[in-house]
Amino acid sequence: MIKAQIIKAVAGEFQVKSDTKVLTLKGRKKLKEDKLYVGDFVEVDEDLGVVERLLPRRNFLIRPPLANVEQALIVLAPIPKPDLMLVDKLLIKFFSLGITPVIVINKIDICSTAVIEEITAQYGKICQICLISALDYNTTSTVLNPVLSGKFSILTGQSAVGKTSILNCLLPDVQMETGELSRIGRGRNTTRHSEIFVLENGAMLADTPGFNAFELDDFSPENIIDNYPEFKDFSPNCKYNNCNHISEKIEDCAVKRALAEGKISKPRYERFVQLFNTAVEKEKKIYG
Ligand SMILES: Nc1nc2c(ncn2[C@@H]2O[C@H](COP(=O)(O)OP(=O)(O)O)[C@@H](O)[C@H]2O)c(=O)[nH]1
Ligand SMILES: [Mg+2]
Ligand SMILES: [Zn+2]
Repeated sequence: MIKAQIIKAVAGEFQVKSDTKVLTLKGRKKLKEDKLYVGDFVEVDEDLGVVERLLPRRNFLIRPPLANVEQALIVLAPIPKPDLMLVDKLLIKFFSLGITPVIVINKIDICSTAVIEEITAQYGKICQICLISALDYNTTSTVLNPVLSGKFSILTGQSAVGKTSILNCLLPDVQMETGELSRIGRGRNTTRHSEIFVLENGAMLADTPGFNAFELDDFSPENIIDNYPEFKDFSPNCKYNNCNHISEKIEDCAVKRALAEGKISKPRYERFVQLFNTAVEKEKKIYG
């Protein structure tokens, strides 16, 4: 019995990767295909050619189904216009799952410095920011290979920012379908199935379909607060333990003081207030 990770699942067959090789296997009958996710660690019986057992998951995403993700590249571009509310929601989701986020600004060939500066001002203290153009193999591989090395990462973000183009750029042998920007500038969804690609340096990378809407359905107001890492530098100094950093007076809230002193990004704080209030409303509907 050896341990391996599922990198592709199609029609009841699994491609799994062990430390030394890639195998194509069937699932044991008792293991229904839909219970195994791409990214799952499994025990396999090489002689029988079957996946025997699912090993515990570190985390999982449902849309698309992916397990044991370590890092998420949140891709942004000058076109389509960055949706920073979506970025904030994704950051909350990934922080809560223990997935390291990295912001990748793509299409730097057509990106103004103002856009780069704005994104850096809002997110530079929260996560690593990489600048690339998927049209330029040298820049993309030089910048991203060290970031991706040794980890399982996913490409995520709005439609048409260039996620699939980045994958294709890093893996010239693989050419997945990319989408032209539609006339309304929202892009098409062209990525439909999950597959983990293994880069030359052993890094594992999966594309995901872009979304133009993503909701934090199962987050309580407290969960939202907990996933703002920049608050944690200050919140121990708030007067009340359960401070929500919104309704308390500035004298009593260290996060609000940090905001006033420019130590916390104002636009990001304003979106936090919106997300917090949405979660409060949702809770009221559920609990009355
Ligand atoms: N100018 C420019 N266009 C790019 C770049 N990367 C991707 N694109 C274009 O952006 C469009 C959307 O790309 P795609 O990879 O399908 O985006 P996805 O929806 O995020 O997967 C396509 O027309 C690509 O050719 C880039 O670095 N620079
Ligand atoms: Mg795509
Ligand atoms: Zn506070």
